[in-house]
This record gives sequence, structure tokens and C-alpha cells, in this order.
Amino acid sequence: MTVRVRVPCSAPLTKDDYMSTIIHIDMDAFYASVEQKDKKDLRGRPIAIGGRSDRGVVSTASYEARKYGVRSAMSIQKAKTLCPNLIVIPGNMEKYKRVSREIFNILRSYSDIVERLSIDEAFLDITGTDYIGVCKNIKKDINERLGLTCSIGVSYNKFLAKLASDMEKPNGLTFIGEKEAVEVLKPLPINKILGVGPMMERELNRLGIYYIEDLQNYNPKILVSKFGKKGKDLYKYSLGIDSRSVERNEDAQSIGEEETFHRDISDREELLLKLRDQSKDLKLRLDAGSLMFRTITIKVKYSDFQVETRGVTMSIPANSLETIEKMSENILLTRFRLNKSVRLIGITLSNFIYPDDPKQLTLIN
Ligand code: TTP
Ligand code: MG
Repeated sequence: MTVRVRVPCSAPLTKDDYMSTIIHIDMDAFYASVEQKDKKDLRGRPIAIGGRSDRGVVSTASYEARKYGVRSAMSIQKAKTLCPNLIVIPGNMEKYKRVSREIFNILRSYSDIVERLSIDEAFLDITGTDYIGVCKNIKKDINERLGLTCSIGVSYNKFLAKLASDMEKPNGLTFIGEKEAVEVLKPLPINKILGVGPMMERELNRLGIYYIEDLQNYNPKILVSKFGKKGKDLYKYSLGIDSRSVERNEDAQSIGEEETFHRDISDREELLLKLRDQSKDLKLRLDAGSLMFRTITIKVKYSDFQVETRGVTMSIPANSLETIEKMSENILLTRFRLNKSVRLIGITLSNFIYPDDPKQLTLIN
């Protein structure tokens, strides 16, 4: 396994009492790598995973296929034009979730503070450890036990750690220290900043801001007057400042799943299918934290980016898959206008009851 360490020139972070060491881990070509690990004849070959419900679209592609320009969210048709030898495999979500659980079991053996961001991505707070050693061991464990590679970014905050993990993919180990952060950030396009989506990017472009360096040099007062708190956050991120801590998922006030579609959806049955998929994921997460919920909220973003959220709070807490599925279906069909095609749909569960919290249970009964 090759491990590349980028710009390890500043003093070791862990010697700084006041500084956190945060790592961001992201599996390499996750679904495709799982398939290549399971089937020897797929190794070293250009493969793409085509999703079950998004037939015709690439979920992800192996790095061999990426050399031809094949990317997530591209139509299979276009992918095959770019890479005629492409092998397209249907996805197997149950399998990827199983592997994901094993990855998180490994991660939790290295830190109590693990924040799950997605099926293949997590933040860990590893302050006070020999961080290079920890990262190498995590990579080794994942490789030896699961036959997969990941890329890890190390820094003193979440924003920079996430940025770093993406810099040397695949199988990278990238470090951004305090001394080099501002310089490393300068040449990057602004969409590398958390929360800068296509709309925000256009607005910033209108102000003549294209690269993070442009933001660093912009008057923060104008950013705040234009974008409020978000403007202040953007300015801070541009200078490598981010005070968010890694949040254990068990401590969360809510858990949610949402999906932005590759193409807008107007068919209600298709939207219900999405909700059912998300319900299954939420059920797993409820069980992992032994949680019961009382409030369920559905969020819909339409094709014109208008967002509607509708929720219901029950008097009796629940944790069954059936309840999540039925309630989310009911809310979607009765409380939303659904008069435009939908770009994103999501479910959030909140108002948790912890079964081992007798006081709260007594209150409910
Ligand atoms: P990513 O981590 O974004 O991608 P990846 O792991 O395949 O590749 P990389 O090495 O660049 O990290 O997403 C994780 C999985 O999520 C991915 O394997 C498949 C799935 N996915 C989709 O289904 N649709 C998408 O549009 C994207 C981006 C990912
Ligand atoms: Mg990944």
C-alpha cells in the first residue's frame, strides 16, 4: 500500500494543546471497489455501477473507468461511448450497507468521536494521538479486513480535513497543517467550500469571486451584508477557520436521509420508492442508537429550488420500519402540493426517546 503524505512541513499538530486533530475518511470508488473485491475478474477493469431505481445512470465508476472520463451521475449511454469496454453492474445496496457497517466498526475502534456523513464517509476526532500512525493503521485494517482502500485527510478542523481527503485520491493520506492552510486554499475554486452549491457559486461569481483567494481578499463586511451569517462563514472557511466539532451521531438531535436526484422526478410512485429506501436506512440508524422518535418531517425541494417541509409529531414514540414508511407516505401524499417536479426528497426523524431513559418514558405513558 502506498501512502502519500502531502506537505508534512509544519510542526506536528498533536503537540499543540489547543488544537484538534480531525480526520476525514472517504472510501475510494466505494460501490465499484466492493464489486471488484468480490469478483476477481473485475479487478483492474473499467466498471460502472448502475443504480436500481436510477436505471441508466452511473452511481460510481472504478478508477480504471474514470481514466476515460466516466463519472457519477453520467448516463450509462454516455459512459459507454467514452469507454466502450465498460462493464456495467447493477448495484447491491444491501451489500454496500453491510460493508459500510464493518467500516464504521473499524473506525469506532480508533475513536469514540465518529461522525457518519454518508455510507462511505466519516469524520473522526483523534486529538492527542500519533495521527500518522492512526491513519496508517486505519488504512491497513480496512485493507486487510475488507480488501478496500480509502483516502484520509488530516487537519485541525473539519473543513480542511475533508478538503485534504479529496486531494490525493485514491489511497491517499493528505495532511494540511496550520502554516500551509491559507496557501493551499488560495488556488481552489470556491465550490470546494462547504455549502457553496451552483446557486451560491453563481452569486459569488457575480461579485468577481471565483477562487478561494478572491474570498480571502474580499471585504468580509460586504460578504456579511450580502449573505448574512453564511457570508461570515464563507470568509472564515476561506482562511481555513472552522470551529465545528465532530459530532457523534448518537448525540444528534435528529437523524435524516435525503437524496438529490440525477434528474427531477414527477412520478409519485417513484418518490414513494425513494422514501421507502430512506426509511430502511433510518430504521438501521435508529436501531444503531437504540432510539425511538416522535417527530417525522419530510422535505421536498422542487425543480425551481423551492423547499417545503411538513412534519407530524406523534404522542407515542415509535421505531418500526412500518411506521416510518406509512407516515412518510401519508405526509407526502396529503401535505404537499407536488405541483412541480421534485429535485430532492428527504426524511428527518427527531424528538427522540431513549429507551433507557425511564423519566421520559413515564412522561409519555
Ligand atoms: P463518493 O464517495 O462520492 O464516490 P466514490 O466513493 O464512488 O468515489 P471517490 O473515490 O471519488 O470517493 O460516493 C460514495 C458512493 O455513493 C459511491 O460509491 C456510489 C454512491 N453515489 C451514488 O450512488 N450517486 C452519486 O451521484 C454519487 C456521487 C455517489
Ligand atoms: Mg468515496
